[in-house]
Amino acid sequence: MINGIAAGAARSHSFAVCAGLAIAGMVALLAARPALAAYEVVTVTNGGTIDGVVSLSGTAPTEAPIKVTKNQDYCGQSIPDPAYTVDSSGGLANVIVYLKDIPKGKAAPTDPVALVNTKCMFSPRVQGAMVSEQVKISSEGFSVTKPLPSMPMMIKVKCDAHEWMHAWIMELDHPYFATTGADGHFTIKDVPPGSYTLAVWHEVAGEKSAPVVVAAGQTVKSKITLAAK
Ligand SMILES: [Cu+2]
Repeated sequence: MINGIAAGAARSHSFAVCAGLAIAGMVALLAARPALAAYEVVTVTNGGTIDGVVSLSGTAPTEAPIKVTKNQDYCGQSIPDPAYTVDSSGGLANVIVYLKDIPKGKAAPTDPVALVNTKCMFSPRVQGAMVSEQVKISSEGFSVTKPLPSMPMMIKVKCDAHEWMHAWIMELDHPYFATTGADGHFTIKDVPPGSYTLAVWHEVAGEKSAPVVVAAGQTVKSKITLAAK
């Protein structure tokens, strides 16, 4: 068992990060979700756009700053807890937004997914990726690039030197995903017209989904609210 999840679904990789201080373990957090059928890449003409905002309702709990217990010369004495990053309008950052069960559409991104260690925190905190995409983990002065596992899963990235260092990569079998910015905003483009389920994931506030209908050449607006936990 890893974090209470059946080990049968786990994949584990090791990466040297943290300014040469340590090894980061990469561990599957959730059970792999087998695809119903392989995603098919097609030319998307006159696709639609999903443009929306994820907001937090209620008051985010005040999290104590993370107390730095080692390498304070490099990491600092404490680090603000980034779990709830909410702007003045309630926009919630670091939410993965993605379509569920989309059978065909645009091609996968070709650039590696980037994960940067800065002052003993990973950036970005959360992001989506497509199965088997490369991930480039960078730290001071060096980087390592590795392929992600070949099946859809949620990956929790850890640093063995600094127990507070986490990041999440949601691996999907298609490229229709986005991460909300500082204002909670996201955009998913080039969606073939049709009816879909739009889902969101946040590390503390959890998951939610809603139906969305995408029309050819149109932008559909979406507002999703997660309750603070
Ligand atoms: Cu670290």
